[in-house]
Amino acid sequence: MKRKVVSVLVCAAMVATMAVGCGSSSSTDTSSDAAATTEEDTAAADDAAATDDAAATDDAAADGDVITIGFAQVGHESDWRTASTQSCQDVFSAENGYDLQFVDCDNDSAVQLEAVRGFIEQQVDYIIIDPIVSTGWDTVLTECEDAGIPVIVIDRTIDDSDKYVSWVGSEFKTEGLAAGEWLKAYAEAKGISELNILVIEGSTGASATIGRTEGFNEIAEREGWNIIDSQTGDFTQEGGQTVMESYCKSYEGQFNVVICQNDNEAFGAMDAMTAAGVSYGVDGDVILVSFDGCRTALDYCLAGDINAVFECNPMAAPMVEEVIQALAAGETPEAEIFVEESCFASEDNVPTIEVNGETKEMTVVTQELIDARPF
Ligand code: GYE
Repeated sequence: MKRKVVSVLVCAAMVATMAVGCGSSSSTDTSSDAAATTEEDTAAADDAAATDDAAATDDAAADGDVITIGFAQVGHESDWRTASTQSCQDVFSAENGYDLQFVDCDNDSAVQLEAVRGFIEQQVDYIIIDPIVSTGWDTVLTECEDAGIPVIVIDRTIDDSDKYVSWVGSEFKTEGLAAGEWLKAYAEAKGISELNILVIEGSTGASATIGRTEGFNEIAEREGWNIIDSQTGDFTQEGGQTVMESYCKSYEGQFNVVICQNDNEAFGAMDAMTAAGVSYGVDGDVILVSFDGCRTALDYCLAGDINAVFECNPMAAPMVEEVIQALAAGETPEAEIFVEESCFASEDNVPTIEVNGETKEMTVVTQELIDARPF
């Protein structure tokens, strides 16, 4: 039964991955569009992929060294997520000698715990978890430990257990601090003395949301900014649009900054502001900021619709593979591995910012930069 749940979810995730690509998606792509794919398509995709995978796995199996990995992915809520899934599927491919058991947990923590227990039952060699929420992990991680299966945490953090080998991801609080420091410098450069801010948060309980909120709020408090409201858009375009529609009604004419905790929420917020007749971006009345920096968001930044984007790099799988290779070689991998991140802006009026005592460059987005981007 558990296996069945796993394979149905795998199908849904594969279709979602095929339908929504970070690089190719437009602001109108949503995860629900991807989910609307017909059952026939899903079954066909599953069969085709299963055949390919089986053939490739057989090849690797002939070499006798296939490594089985269970990956409990958050879901398919954003362009960032699609890129993260793609990164893992590329690295842990059958061609590279892996049998990847991929579960799209559709942003449901109960499904994610079940997925991990399913991997234990299957006796996979390694488990990768991108934790939907940061708490509630100790029991299941103890079960992994008892089964002798090393766990690697990717992207979001686990805060109530240390029963995993390594974590590979981003510094979310630093991203929030960077957004705050940039906003301060940008407002000064533009001669804007009063900031009235609306925040569209990510999914509640996710460490990405917690860290970005903490970092940005630290600067807001230090500077005495007015945060009018802060509500979750669940890291989706639809969520961003719904929250922004209600903000436009409740706070008409009262705000001049919108901080979206991911790109897709910013796309939804843009649609809502356009519909409400609110102008945003470089030539608008509202300063718009997002996090992630997938290609579509940088297109909007280049066009001047989004003023600044604070990158979160989804290409962590190669580093996870290094952890697995170290473990396989009997070595102790690093406990924490940080992916590299940049900060992007439409205009060149804030060349650098100071974050955590370090100077960070604000890179002005160009078409060449977007063309060279891997996600
Ligand atoms: O910012 C958002 C995604 O956990 C860092 O989750 C990740 C976040 C990312 O849905 O787009």
